[in-house]
Amino acid sequence: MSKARATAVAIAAAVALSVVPAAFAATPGNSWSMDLSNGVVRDADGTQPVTFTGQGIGSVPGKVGGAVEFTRAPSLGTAANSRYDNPGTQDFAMGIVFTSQPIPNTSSYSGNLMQKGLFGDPGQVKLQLVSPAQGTVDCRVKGTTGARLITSTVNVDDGAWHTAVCWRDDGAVGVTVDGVVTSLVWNPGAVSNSRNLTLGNKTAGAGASDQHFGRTDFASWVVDPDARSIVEQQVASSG
Ligand SMILES: [Ca+2]
Repeated sequence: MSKARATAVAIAAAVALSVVPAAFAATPGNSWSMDLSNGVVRDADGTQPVTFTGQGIGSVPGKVGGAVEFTRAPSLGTAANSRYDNPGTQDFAMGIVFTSQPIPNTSSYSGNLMQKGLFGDPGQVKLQLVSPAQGTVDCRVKGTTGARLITSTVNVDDGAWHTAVCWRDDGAVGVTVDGVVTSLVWNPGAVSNSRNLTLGNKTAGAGASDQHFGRTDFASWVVDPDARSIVEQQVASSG
């Protein structure tokens, strides 16, 4: 091979190498399609499977592929905390595709769809079903400056598939349910904790008042400047 030819090949190889990583850049964060096998759901990243525990776990048809159904309390899924899961002051989004059985019409009920952190932790992001507004979703965001509940106006208490995304984006926090946005201009400060991610309930010892009775077809948790748009698109298409 001539020196010129070898140089051309080397340049072509270098260009190809520089292009490949961008073309195969992974979506930030992690997601779960909820196809249950032996009590475990695999994650898109391959590092954070969700293990389901409890007496009320079932594998059922989803909107896309399989879904996990919760029929008794306490039943939940747990993904081990990873170092990528804590937003701090970064933007984030938590999304889920779900159905609910009739939502108990009591003010003490808040069915935990998905969360990172518990109420008393220094930081928390939690999507839950709430009854006072006749079956909507709210998101609790807690950080170093305090905590807020953002409550959607969309009724999800009809047994059909719905989507919910809790997010922090551009100086606001919000919840997007079936594409309808409810938001609040507020800075939560840093949002972090050492908890695992959970689906369906908050802990293995929690009761029916915190149980999501219904199906989860898809879930996602992203920490990224584009997290909100990424997860809003995921739940709209990935169900
Ligand atoms: Ca699915």
